[in-house]
Amino acid sequence: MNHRHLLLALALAAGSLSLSACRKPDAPAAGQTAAQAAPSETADQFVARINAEYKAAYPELTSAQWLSSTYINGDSQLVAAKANERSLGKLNQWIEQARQYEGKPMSADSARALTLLKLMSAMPAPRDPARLAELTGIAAKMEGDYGAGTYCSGDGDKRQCRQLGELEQVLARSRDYDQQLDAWQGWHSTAQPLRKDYQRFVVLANEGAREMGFADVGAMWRGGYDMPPAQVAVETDRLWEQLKPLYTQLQCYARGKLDQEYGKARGEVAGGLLPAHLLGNMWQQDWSNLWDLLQPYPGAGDLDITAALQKQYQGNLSAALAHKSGGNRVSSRFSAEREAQLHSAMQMTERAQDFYTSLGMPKLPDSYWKRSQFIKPLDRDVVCHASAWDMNMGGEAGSNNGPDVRTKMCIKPTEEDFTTIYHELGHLYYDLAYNPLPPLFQGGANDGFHEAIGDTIVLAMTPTYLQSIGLVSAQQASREAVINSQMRMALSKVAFLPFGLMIDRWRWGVFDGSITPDHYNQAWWELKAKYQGVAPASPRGEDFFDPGAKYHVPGNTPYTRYFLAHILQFQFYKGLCQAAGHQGPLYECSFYGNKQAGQKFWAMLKRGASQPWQATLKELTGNDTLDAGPMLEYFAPMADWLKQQNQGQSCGWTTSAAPASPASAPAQP
Ligand code: X8Z
Ligand code: ZN
Repeated sequence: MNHRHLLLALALAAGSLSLSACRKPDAPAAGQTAAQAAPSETADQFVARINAEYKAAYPELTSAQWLSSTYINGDSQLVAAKANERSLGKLNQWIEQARQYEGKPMSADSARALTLLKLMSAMPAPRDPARLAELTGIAAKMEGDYGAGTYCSGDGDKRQCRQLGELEQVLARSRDYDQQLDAWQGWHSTAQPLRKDYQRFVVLANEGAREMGFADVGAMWRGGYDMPPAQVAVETDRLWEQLKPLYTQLQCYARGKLDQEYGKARGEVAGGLLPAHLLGNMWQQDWSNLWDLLQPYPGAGDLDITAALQKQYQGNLSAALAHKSGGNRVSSRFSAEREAQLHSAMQMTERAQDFYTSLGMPKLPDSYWKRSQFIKPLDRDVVCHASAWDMNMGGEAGSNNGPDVRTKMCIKPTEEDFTTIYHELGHLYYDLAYNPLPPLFQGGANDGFHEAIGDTIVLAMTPTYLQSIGLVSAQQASREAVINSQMRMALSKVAFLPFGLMIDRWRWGVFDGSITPDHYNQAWWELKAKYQGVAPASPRGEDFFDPGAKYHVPGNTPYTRYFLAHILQFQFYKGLCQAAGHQGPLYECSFYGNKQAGQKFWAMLKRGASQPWQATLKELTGNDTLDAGPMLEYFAPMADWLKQQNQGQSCGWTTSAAPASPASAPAQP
């Protein structure tokens, strides 16, 4: 989870759903105010009270959740489940009480706050206490099981047990087909036991959604975008249609390179699909690790950031070793390694902070550096999936109890982790900027905004910036260098798009019942084929549960936010580049150190969820609609180059599973 709010995985943003339309009237619980009774406080007073209660209850919940994510065991799971149970029960009460104010006079802010209240939890909870307890128990268990996932293989001396981080490294670095397949299959086998829990989770959360007046959980998630929920599918389809030709070209280019490396028989799957275990990433959502295979012009502009970070780590290790003398050589080597890992991780984080402060934003509070988890502890299981936490909504103004923000990562000296730190700090700076707002407005303009902040900074990490911080050598000013740099971004930003879409296409189907448990895996791979042009190397029947091998499924984090973020970040980037007075092609812009851009960014962050996102977007970009234009503008050189490279190829792919779908039609280069 990225941005924790009341453990309620906030899908904070106003929707236009009204509770009244399709909810079944319930008998008010004993001791509760009946919906018909005259309210004893005005709507505005009611909202003020919930805001206060929400903020007061918040730290207990985030602490429980932090413990259970950084110290996985049965006790922490129980404490987190119970804390979540209490807070979801409270939320249900507030939502119930809020019904009294429907149609009553209130300020526009209060009306918006009450709309946000209904969308606050990504996990709507059933009212029945036993079922609520069951749901929070399952949620805590799934997250814990995912974090503790371990694949053991081999016998005797060869037996080894590996967790996600190590298995990911095999996909990233090894080019041995069988080793990669083993790592990919091994990780996916750890998700098999989650299937039963997930199935039950869907039933219980749907029950909660229906009691709140939504058709199902997916419909509730789609309600968070200040537009009619049905429009969310239409809008995301529209954007994808605009970007699909670019993705299809990239998929085609990657296929050619995989064929060269592994031979056509292994480099692709029938129909022109890419084998899932060969893309350098467990979920095929980011192809940056294939840089060695896909780099357009080796030698033209060195962009090997991982190598530079590893060198930095080696330097830290030598320094740490130099300080250790005497004693046991093995144990002092071990402790020097841990020291160097932590040092490197904090150095990388300081570097990311420096970008934000260069824009005029404040330094992170001291407590951030003390309380965050930077590297993977060795003595226990933790959820390594990177996340950013606002523990106390800014704390008490004017007291010693200031903002408590943290990140939780298992940082390694790689480019991927380096950019993920920038991503996570984006969440924290958003939190810090909107902390003065009433708690119900402390969220992203929509959840895609929250995900896009740090990524906007990542776009500004141009070769010139990377050179200025000593991570790459002097850059050539050549067309080849431009194409290399574009490819580096495309492998993470363009490759991601169809993945960003397919996860929730799957979950929307699961929640609305069109994908039934006996087709969970089949539907998953149909969507992966349709959108990503990716397939497993061998059939994956219903004894597997491959969706459970992706954090956000057991973690129940909605995923459309990342698709939207991948569009929005280019819109934000362009807006900030304009504020910085950038001239020249968009992809050359870095607003590092530019205070005008910083002010404009901060002004947007400060708005939080206090107004519809369209208004916030307009303030920053002059446009109030989602627009793929800036992303296409950014990648214009890459689009031309890919077309040339792919000339003579028949690009696109066919899927036997979904022959009639538009994505299955071969696209022309
Ligand atoms: O989950 C994340 C962040 C935390 S919000 C590390 N991301 C998505 C993912 O890893 O699947 C960032 C990009 C997409
Ligand atoms: Zn995030």
